[in-house]
Amino acid sequence: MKEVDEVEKLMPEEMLEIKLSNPIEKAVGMPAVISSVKHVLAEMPASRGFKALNYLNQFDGVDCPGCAWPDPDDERSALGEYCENGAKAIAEEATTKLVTPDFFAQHSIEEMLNWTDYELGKSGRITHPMYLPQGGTHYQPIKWDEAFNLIARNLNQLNSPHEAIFYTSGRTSNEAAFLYQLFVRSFGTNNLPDCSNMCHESSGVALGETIGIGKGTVKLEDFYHTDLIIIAGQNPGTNHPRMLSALKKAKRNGAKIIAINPMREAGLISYADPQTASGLLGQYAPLADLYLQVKINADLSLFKAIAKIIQKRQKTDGNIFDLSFIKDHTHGYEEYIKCLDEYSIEELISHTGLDSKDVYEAADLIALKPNIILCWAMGWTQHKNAVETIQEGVNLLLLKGSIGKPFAGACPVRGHSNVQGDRTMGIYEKPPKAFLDRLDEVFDTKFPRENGFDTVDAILAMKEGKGKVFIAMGGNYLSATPDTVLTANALRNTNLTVQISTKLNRSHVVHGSEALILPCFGRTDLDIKNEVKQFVTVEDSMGVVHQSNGNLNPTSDQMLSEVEIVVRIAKATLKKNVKINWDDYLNHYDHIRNDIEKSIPGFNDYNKRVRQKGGFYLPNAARYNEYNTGTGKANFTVTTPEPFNLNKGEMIMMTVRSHDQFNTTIYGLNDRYRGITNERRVIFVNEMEMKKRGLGKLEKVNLVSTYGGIRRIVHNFLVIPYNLPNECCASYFPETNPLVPITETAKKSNTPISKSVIITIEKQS
Ligand SMILES: Nc1nc2c(c(=O)[nH]1)N[C@H]1C(S)=C(S)[C@@H](COP(=O)(O)OP(=O)(O)OC[C@H]3O[C@@H](n4cnc5c(=O)[nH]c(N)nc54)[C@H](O)[C@@H]3O)O[C@H]1N2
Ligand SMILES: Nc1nc2c(c(=O)[nH]1)N[C@H]1C(S)=C(S)[C@@H](COP(=O)(O)OP(=O)(O)OC[C@H]3O[C@@H](n4cnc5c(=O)[nH]c(N)nc54)[C@H](O)[C@@H]3O)O[C@H]1N2
Ligand code: SF4
Ligand SMILES: [Mo]
Repeated sequence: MKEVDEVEKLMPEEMLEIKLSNPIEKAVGMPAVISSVKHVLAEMPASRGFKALNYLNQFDGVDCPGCAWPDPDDERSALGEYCENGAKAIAEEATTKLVTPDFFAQHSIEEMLNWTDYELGKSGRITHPMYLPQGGTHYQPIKWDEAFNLIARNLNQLNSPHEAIFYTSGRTSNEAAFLYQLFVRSFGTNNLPDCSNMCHESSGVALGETIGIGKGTVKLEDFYHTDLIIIAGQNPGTNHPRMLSALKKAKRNGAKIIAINPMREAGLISYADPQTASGLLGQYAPLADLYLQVKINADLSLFKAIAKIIQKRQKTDGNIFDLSFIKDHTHGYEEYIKCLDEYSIEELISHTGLDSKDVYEAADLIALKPNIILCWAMGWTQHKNAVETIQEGVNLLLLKGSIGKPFAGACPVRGHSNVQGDRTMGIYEKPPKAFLDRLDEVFDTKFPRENGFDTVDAILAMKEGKGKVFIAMGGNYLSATPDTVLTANALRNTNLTVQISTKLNRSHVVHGSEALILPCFGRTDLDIKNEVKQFVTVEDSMGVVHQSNGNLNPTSDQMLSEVEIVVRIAKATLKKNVKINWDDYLNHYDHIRNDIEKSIPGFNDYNKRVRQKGGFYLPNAARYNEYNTGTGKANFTVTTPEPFNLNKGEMIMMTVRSHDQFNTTIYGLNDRYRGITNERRVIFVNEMEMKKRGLGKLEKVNLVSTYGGIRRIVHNFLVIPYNLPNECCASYFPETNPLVPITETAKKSNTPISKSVIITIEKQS
């Protein structure tokens, strides 16, 4: 068997001085306020920090570059409409620490490869465009025009435009994303992989098939008046902290909450609102009424068991299912009900590791509530059967008629602040025909029709030499993707890698034969064109499109906006294209929005409506009980449980986020709620599984995953006893990404199985 052992060269594996304390079951409150201020003041003078924070998520302010949780439609708190992790995102982006040409002269690529992600990121904002010649050891400064010409030369030398890959991360504005896809398609390919491929792609596929739109159907307002909120596979206390205030308001109005999660997460248990005196004084309000610590990826069985239990009650009591909704608005009910007969409730519950009493209690809550909101995130989307699990969730909403009406529906909670908008703008490797037909018409061109590479296929293409130029609009492709060693080899196999970035990360030090780093503005930076202040627009998780106005002076006069970088790459690369007036776009971003309006449905009067307070909602037919599916109705789905078949010693590992990171950006080395201080190389295991394996608390171990005959290994992880179901363990992303096999992805969505990696824990002798 081949052992992949190059990991050490890609990231350091040294240990720090860990401190452990008991996990906390209380989220936010005063500790969050203190942490926010600490993070901001560590990065910039107080005046700059408060200028950024005061403006964050206000009507005329900066859209938080953190997550995609929406802002309230009606009112914004003057005390601060942001959370601890929003403040950390600001600290990270608006820092006054700088990564200058001198910095790159001092530190070689080889040296930086041995820095942790934390050290790389904390170096500061990249100030100048930088170039790495073939065989070079250090990045050196390059003039912007030379950089654009180098890209153009490399692109135009390819045998086919399909040999170029154009990645996007989810922070990119609507304006930059629209122009980027327009350039890429004008160049001649749909190779537009994005972070969504690793994130909510499974949700998009599942919802597209069942309700005819790949987005959620719920508005923020709906939370305040619903009866029951189910939160599965999501850790909102860390990843969408302002969701907690919506949950609190929902509870105050009488809603119940069911949390479904293998880990007990503080933000699902109780919450103190720092905007209130009682919250600051430490009064925590309970959140989840019922907490189901389900085994990893047993959610499908759990939802089937619940469906069977409430089906029994439907037979005896009636009025549990919404039969008139089912009859008028759904398709496939009979087949779905028939398939339930294939399983017994006991068998299904046995997959979940839960007490049947708890499952019946959940079923009771669900049976009696007419309005249900179902929320989920990565705990549902990153498994082999992710699409089916989400569809089983939708089945439950359909049985209850909990969709297509106010106060109920599907709520996939999105990750990056504009990941949903980027997809709306056409960042998609499989563009629908209608989208391309419209684009053809507006730009009087024939854009390419062949599907492009998604994230996983792009890695494989680069590995096989079929992807020769890699351009990334943000993100950290090397660290965010699966199978880190293989991905590194794939990137190193290209002629040129181009990273359009704000901060330094590992994708800058694992590169193609030649490499460029192009420094761009972030959300907070003031963007002035022709002496006019420009704003950009974004779409949040609930389909609201609104402005974001940067208000801080950029820390370097060499940074360009993402829009300008795309326009100048396009102008350098494309043969004279009279049909697209790139200069107009750069003169004023209103021109970009005018062409978005012409190209994409739902953006009528874009420039006017986006200047209204709070922006506007995009159309969402499913929200109004119209389903643009093949059947014209909302579809039930027949799914099959697939419990794991573990060999002796194996466990299922989920890779999760700590409270101090944004994806591959490491804000700090602590995970306050889980009681971890100053370490990220940890593996959470329950005490019984530790005992079975003879593992001690804080024992140093290696983690191994074996797929397709390849043994992948990461070294030096500390065992942390933690309340988790049997056979389940957890570690942090991206330290364990080398273990995620590229060959194992979700059926239909091709999303890597980052939440169900089968591993063994090896003792170090
Ligand atoms: N501060 C901060 N905010 C963020 C991010 C960040 O890194 N930091 N990332 C952003 C992005 S891009 C995204 S996509 C979101 C991610 O937001 P989340 O999806 O909340 O992030 P994860 O940490 O991946 O957590 C997944 C949760 O799913 C649970 N889980 C894992 N497997 C299963 C399972 O099989 N079943 C169930 N029921 N639960 C399971 C885990 O215990 C964990 O609580 O957050 C966004 N917001
Ligand atoms: N094992 C495992 N792997 C995962 C996940 C997991 O849960 N487990 N989650 C997956 C998910 S949900 C996602 S979304 C992906 C994330 O994948 P990516 O989006 O590729 O990664 P990020 O860490 O968000 O990217 C951070 C970098 O983006 C750049 N950046 C920040 N702001 C801006 C900006 O405004 N403009 C530009 N141009 N650049 C900017 C900075 O240089 C920063 O270093 O990772 C995926 N990978
Ligand atoms: S909830 Fe998300 S978008 Fe809102 S302030 Fe916090 S990190 Fe930013
Ligand atoms: Mo994500």
